[in-house]
Amino acid sequence: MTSINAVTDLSNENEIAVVTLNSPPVNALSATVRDGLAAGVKQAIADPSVKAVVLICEGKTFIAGADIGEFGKPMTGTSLLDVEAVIENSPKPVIAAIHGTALGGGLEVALCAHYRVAVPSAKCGLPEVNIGLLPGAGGTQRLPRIVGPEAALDMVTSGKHVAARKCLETGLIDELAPEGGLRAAAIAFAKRIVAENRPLKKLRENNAKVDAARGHPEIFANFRKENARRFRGFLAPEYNIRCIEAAVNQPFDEGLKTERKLFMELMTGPQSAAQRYVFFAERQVWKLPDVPGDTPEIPVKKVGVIGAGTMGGGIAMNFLNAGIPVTIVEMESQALDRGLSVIRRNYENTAKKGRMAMADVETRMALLTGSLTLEDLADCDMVIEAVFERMDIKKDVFTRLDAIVKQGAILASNTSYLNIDEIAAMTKRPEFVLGMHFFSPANVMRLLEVVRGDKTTKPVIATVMKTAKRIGKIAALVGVCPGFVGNRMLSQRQREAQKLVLEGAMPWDVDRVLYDFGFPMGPFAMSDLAGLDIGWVKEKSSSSTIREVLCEMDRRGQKTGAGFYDYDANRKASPSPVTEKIIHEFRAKSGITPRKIGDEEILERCIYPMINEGAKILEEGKAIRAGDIDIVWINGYGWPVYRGGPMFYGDLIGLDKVLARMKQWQSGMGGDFKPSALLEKLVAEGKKFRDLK
Ligand code: T1G
Repeated sequence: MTSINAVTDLSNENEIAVVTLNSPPVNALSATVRDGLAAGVKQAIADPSVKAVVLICEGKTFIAGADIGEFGKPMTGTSLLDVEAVIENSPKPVIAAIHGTALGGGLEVALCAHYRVAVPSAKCGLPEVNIGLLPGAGGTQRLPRIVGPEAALDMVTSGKHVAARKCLETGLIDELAPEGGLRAAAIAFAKRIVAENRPLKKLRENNAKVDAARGHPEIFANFRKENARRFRGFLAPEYNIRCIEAAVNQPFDEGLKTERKLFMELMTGPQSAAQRYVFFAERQVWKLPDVPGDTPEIPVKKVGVIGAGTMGGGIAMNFLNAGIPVTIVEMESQALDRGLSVIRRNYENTAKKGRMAMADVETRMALLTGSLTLEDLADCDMVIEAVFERMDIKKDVFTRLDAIVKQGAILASNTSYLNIDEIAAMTKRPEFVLGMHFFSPANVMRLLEVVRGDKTTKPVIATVMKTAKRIGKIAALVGVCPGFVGNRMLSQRQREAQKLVLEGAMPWDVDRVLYDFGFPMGPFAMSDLAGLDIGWVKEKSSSSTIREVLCEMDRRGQKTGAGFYDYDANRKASPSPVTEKIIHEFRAKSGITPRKIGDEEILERCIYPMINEGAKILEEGKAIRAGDIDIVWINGYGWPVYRGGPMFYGDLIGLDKVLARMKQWQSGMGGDFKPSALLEKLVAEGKKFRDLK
């Protein structure tokens, strides 16, 4: 065994050279890895006793891509294209031995090898699109030459990780190796290649599939059309499509040039910078400064959910999906039966769409027990309350839970804004109480706000964060304050959106600006979807807001066919002359003279107060990092990932600009715009949110 460099070893196993990379955590293609790989393969090629070369990695995975942390910094070491040239032009067969995930540049390196062997649990993918990029080392030119343009389009625009068995079917993998026996199998495979004098398969020369697609532009036109909605606002998917088109319409080396040009445009653009920031923020969010990774956890083998309504049912499904038994409690059998049947129907619909086997439906339903008594939750390890959002009801439930549920169990509330400490104080075990704020639909939305109470212990927090991972959520630890992080910032946007309508804009103007910014829908369309009568009490209604007037006219949103918008039979929204008239009358009645409000002001008035509120949340310690706030907004409130989140966006446009606007509005419109002290401090010091440690 020869050490090529700190992360690369070379050994000669009976004429088969094995280049082994070992660069934890994921053998990313850092400069050192690239140098080692190039030098190792060159040395093997130069060794006359070597007949073939196997590339393999130590640790949990084969190369999982370029080192994202190096992006945006000056490039050092051997370039990836040079590494690939050494491998592809090797006069001796090079075999890539894949385990874990061969992703991005890792798969591109493997595609330059002449053969690929993998264990069945391995996966291959080109997920660059998820960080706003495209495979920039030949992947968009070599992949379609092996799997065909259609499959390549799907892989590079979805970023999905394809299982090894599927890769074998498409020819991406030449042979499967036994689990745990990859090295030996790859060496044996190499020996067979040599013995059978098999050709050096260079994908750059494999043109049949791209040639067959030439003259069929409909492949790309249809793909663009079918995915227009999914790709809205993103640049990278379109750029990936253009690269596959180049693979079909241009000679290999010309296609490579096109790929490089488009890659550099994305790499130097704002979208990828934002999505790379989010990549790391999604990993940082799990790191809790005062809850170390080895904090003891409470085993969670059985979960109780109180309330079988929309939220309770969705929450229960998360645990059933993770194989954790759930007892769900309702007050009345009718409500319980309805809740249980909704869960079953959701699963059956998923099965009908082929996304789940019917057997799995039964497996999950078998883990679910309905109950009409809290006493059935006595032996649960975790109980999540999802009852009506009223403090008195929550307090009553927690008082009773405290008397019933075994000591050491975690008691959580799904409240979306009520004070967790007040709820916890109803028990003799506030240290086991916290908030677990799910987002509707709770079985679909990835975000979980974990609300830490004053007395919540570290083992409870560590357990809930780990449980969040088990049920496929991304969890952000936040502090107790009205609306926590997400809703607290949302209320800033909603308030300004309503004020803008009073001042002169129309609801559909505000929605259009936020939709064009990248949100799935604007605040008024969202209100119509949720129902304008949430929290509205008819008897107490007094036409004091435009929303009240709409409700009084039975325009309660999509469900009544009218709200801020009018809706046709297919629930398609259109600006409403009725609402327009109501708004004009309401302004006149309130003595407001409307003014022309431009799109830029609408956007700033909706976004900047959110950023300011995010700064207040940080200065109060209600969120650990600015990145956590961005993760909340991207995974819970539809903030477009290619804009990085409200705090990242604040840094991008300049905190000085945000502060200047807040001060301008404060002097013109008062206290709603009081700048955060932290914002003032950062601007004074010329710093950004990302500079905060
Ligand atoms: N670069 C740098 N660091 C990386 C990394 C990468 N590519 N992938 C993972 N890490 C770090 C991560 O930040 C974390 O660090 C640790 O590894 C474990 O990751 C030219 C342009 C491989 C499926 O997009 O999808 O190649 O937090 O927590 O859940 O065409 O990581 O511990 O300090 O995610 O087991 C393309 C990205 C790059 C794959 C493992 N590749 N990685 O998941 O662990 S662009 C990707 C993943 C490219 C070329 C282009 C996942 C994983 P820390 P983790 P995991």
